[in-house]
Amino acid sequence: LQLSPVVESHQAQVGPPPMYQVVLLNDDYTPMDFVIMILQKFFAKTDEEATHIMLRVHHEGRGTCGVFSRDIASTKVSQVVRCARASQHPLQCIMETV
Ligand code: NFA
Repeated sequence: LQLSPVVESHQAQVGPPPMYQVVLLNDDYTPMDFVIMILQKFFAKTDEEATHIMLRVHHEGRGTCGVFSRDIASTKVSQVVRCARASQHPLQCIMETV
């Protein structure tokens, strides 16, 4: 039986791990107070910071909540979407490479 040769890289990973922005998207239905609560609960924002980010999303269509490793960013997105759906709000939250 002829097996394929296995080529191992000895420099598998160079440089820091990629980082991901977690981004909130605007919609016409999610209450402003709910978005502020999300930013405080899952991103540890102060009332003032949360209000600024919420208003940026409201006016510009999107806004960054924070920058995280892939695992942490993915968990934040899941938590936000689950919390929004539990309250029947259409709020969208995505992650993208910085
Ligand atoms: N645009 C929403 C409203 O007018 C508020 C909102 C802000 C929704 C940020 C989603 C994200 N109620």
